[in-house]
Amino acid sequence: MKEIIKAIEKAAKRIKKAIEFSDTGYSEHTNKTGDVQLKLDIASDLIIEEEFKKVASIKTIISEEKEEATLLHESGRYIVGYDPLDGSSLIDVNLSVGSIFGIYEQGINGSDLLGAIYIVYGPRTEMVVALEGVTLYRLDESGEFIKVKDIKLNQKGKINATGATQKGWAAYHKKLVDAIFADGYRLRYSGGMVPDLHQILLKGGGLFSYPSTSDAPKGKLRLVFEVFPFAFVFEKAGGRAIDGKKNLLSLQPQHPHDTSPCFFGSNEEIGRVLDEYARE
Ligand code: AHM
Ligand code: MG
Repeated sequence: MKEIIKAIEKAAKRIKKAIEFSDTGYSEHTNKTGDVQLKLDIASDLIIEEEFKKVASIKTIISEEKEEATLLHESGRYIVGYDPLDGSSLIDVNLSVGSIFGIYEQGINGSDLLGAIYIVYGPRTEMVVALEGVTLYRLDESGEFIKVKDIKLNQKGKINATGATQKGWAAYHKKLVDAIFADGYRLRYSGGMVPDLHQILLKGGGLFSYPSTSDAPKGKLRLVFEVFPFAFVFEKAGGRAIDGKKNLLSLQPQHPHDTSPCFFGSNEEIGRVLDEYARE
């Protein structure tokens, strides 16, 4: 596990440089989800693969940018699922983006996850590692990730991060969101899952929702690369992560690119989601 984290640190430093100085235009390729890939999506994917190839304990890698899993080391133990550059469409407006990693063993169900790591490329570059607990690291002047603090969510927060187009929301979802705002919560939503969830984690709590919509009943965010890793982080930080009814980490994808509606937050807000969704 340690060498995987080291490889992620190396990849993160290279991706940070690529974001700052290389071409931010579109490529001529489309990924599995149908998104036209940015040159930076492809470059980040290549950087991570290069670093992971050097780690003998990694058996297989599965990237959001690739259709199929890639076998790296037959005798390896871990499967790493990752989104190399989440929120990359925000780069042209210079907002924060991230890389997300889930470290699995045996399979790619939520229950196979052993650890989750994400990087935020913002005004500063930060790394959050969730194993038994959740720890925040920051890249310092010497080029090393230094521990800043452990992250623990409060029982209740103040942020309401509401994803997906309102036009496609179910009436019960709108009712839930309106009720939370009516209680004084503030809207915070950049459209980048990494910075949006990072904000909730560091400001003590709140709710991030990406529900089922009329045009995408299974939501948008991918289980293996995005949803499971963040569900793991939130649970280890003392919060919860659900699909509206069930814990996200109890889900079993049929395909590595499967998506799910998802809600991440502190206990009180997740309790409100469960109450409202039980009545739907
Ligand atoms: P991406 O992996 O193609 O970058 O898309 C994922 C992003 C998440 O970072 C974010 O939470 C979500 O898409 C935002 O979607 P929307 O604009 O529909 O709210
Ligand atoms: Mg993504």
